[in-house]
Amino acid sequence: RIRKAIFAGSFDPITNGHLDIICRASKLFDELQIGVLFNPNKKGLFTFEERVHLIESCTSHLDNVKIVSFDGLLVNYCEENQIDTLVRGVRSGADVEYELQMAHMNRELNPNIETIILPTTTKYSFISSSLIKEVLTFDADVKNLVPKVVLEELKRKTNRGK
Ligand code: COD
Repeated sequence: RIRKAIFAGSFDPITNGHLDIICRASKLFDELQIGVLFNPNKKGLFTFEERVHLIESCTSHLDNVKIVSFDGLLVNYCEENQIDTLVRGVRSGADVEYELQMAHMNRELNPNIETIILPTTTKYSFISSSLIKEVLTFDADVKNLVPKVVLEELKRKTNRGK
């Protein structure tokens, strides 16, 4: 049986922290899908097409990774597509709280789907898409925090940054 997992998120935009989890998780499964989904609690900068395109550009070297975008519940998509594992990343205790809540809710919705949580690589533990967007409004240099294509698109879209 092929082992399929999905790493879902808003990816607005993808950061070096997300990419690290993608590279590591891609080694654990036969197929890893990246799900670009809507989080109603977050305001978006990039469109879904742009987010997908940016992820494609920086994961093209990983041949078992596939990028998808859909509406609706994550667990329903998993059921329809024979995916039995949700991959998530955590940076801190605060993330653990949030991730556990989601994991419990997802298990309540579909007990056959397991959540696996990977701790971030230490040097990426402070990176978040939201903070990158915030510091960029003050023209900060974020080149160490995001892939090169993302940096270019962030600068173009916001007319900010170094
Ligand atoms: N290092 C390691 N991991 C990181 C880092 C980093 N620097 N930065 C982020 N991550 C991890 C996050 O902890 C998360 O696990 C993942 O990367 C994605 O992060 P985000 O912030 O892009 O994505 P979220 O948390 O906004 O994603 C939430 C979903 C879109 C997955 C959620 O809202 C969802 O499932 N929506 C679909 C509807 C649904 O099923 N809702 C019920 C959920 S219980």
